[in-house]
Amino acid sequence: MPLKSTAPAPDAHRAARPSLDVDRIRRDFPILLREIGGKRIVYLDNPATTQKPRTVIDAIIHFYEHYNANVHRGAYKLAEEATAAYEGAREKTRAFLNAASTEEIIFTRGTTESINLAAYAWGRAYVSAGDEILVTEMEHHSNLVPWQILVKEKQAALKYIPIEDDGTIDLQKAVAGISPKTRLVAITHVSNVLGTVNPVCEIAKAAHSAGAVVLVDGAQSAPHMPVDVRALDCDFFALSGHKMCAPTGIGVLYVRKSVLETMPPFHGGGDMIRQVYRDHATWNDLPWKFEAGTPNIADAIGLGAAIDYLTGIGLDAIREHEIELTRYAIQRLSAVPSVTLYGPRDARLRAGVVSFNVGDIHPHDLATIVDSKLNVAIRAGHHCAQPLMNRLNVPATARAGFYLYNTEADVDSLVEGIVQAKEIFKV
Ligand code: 7TS
Repeated sequence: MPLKSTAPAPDAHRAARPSLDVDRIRRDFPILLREIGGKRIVYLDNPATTQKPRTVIDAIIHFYEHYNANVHRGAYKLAEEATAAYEGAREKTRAFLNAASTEEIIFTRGTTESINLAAYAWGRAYVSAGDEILVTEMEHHSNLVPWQILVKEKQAALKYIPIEDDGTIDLQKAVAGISPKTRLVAITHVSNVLGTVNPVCEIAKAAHSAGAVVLVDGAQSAPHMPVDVRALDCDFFALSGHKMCAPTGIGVLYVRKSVLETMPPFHGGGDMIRQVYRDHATWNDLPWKFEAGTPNIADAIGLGAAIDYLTGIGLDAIREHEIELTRYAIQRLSAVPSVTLYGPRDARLRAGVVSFNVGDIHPHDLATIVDSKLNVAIRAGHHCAQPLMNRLNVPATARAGFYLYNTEADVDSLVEGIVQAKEIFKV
């Protein structure tokens, strides 16, 4: 599976052609102006969380300073404005994902809560003894543990689509894993470790013809490429706002209406009811049936501002920029002796996530050194994907992940930091 370090690729010296005006974009992000110890910050931990543009920060401040009120209940102007902005963010999210209706867009705290919602509300109603749930070996724990809990409770089984040595999924093996017992295929769109972009559309087709439903973990795709849930033909799609320039604490679960209509509620409480009697209750319309309690109004509005920002730049352009940066990073890193890269070699088969190891330097040491020397922020560890680490036969990796504000100079700083770490550890 590892891509052993090799000679520079033939086009290693060809300059990448950035398709974005990155200098202008960088000025939109106040934190990127910050220096530590007189040096700029090289932020490459984007798969963990992204930085926030001024427009998103301002949208949140504006809400609290001008129209803070609870939603869906006020008979006064502030509450009407808050409700309009909150529901406006839902419409922006619908358009962003090309969902058919805002009824299909549920606000959650993030991808983890979105997947748990699906596992509790849909899973407990529709999975029973002997059924199978199919995942891949590259899932984040958030798309594994909720299913492990469910299958244990229901005496069902969790099955794995294997991954190939190049970090991809073999479509034939994926399809072969789908059986008449399969109730759900839960698959990540983009691996947060390997960067692999999975063929979710083709897998969804096979799953549907076997009568199974499909959940796509979009935490690492929605921020970085155009997503169309109708073209993907998935039944569930989960994302986290904080990985796409929005604040923490806001996420989305898209659910196809025909599936959502059959689901019992997740949480009980305020806002999700129509009528409450002494011994039972009836449920609100979609999507509010799945949003119990006062929602995260400010951060949903922040998500709407982030969607405006990203669509203003263009998800196609962001995707192209990241492919160029990934290609450049793979070229530069594979030219450094002792660097092992993981994941597909072809930048077009992956998103802007590059995991690697350097000789026997522990990834945590590497991350500490590149930070202390050059303010390069990368993540080290198992990346909440321990079954994948076992498949790769490593305890941990270092990981750099790119976004619209990253540049080739950021990749150069990372490589320079790695070279310095190698000198320290004599690797
Ligand atoms: N799914 C994938 C593919 C992810 O990458 C993550 C977070 C999650 C789900 C969970 O998202 P959350 O917003 O609910 O926490 N991934 C990472 C990461 O790679 N480093 O930190 C968090």
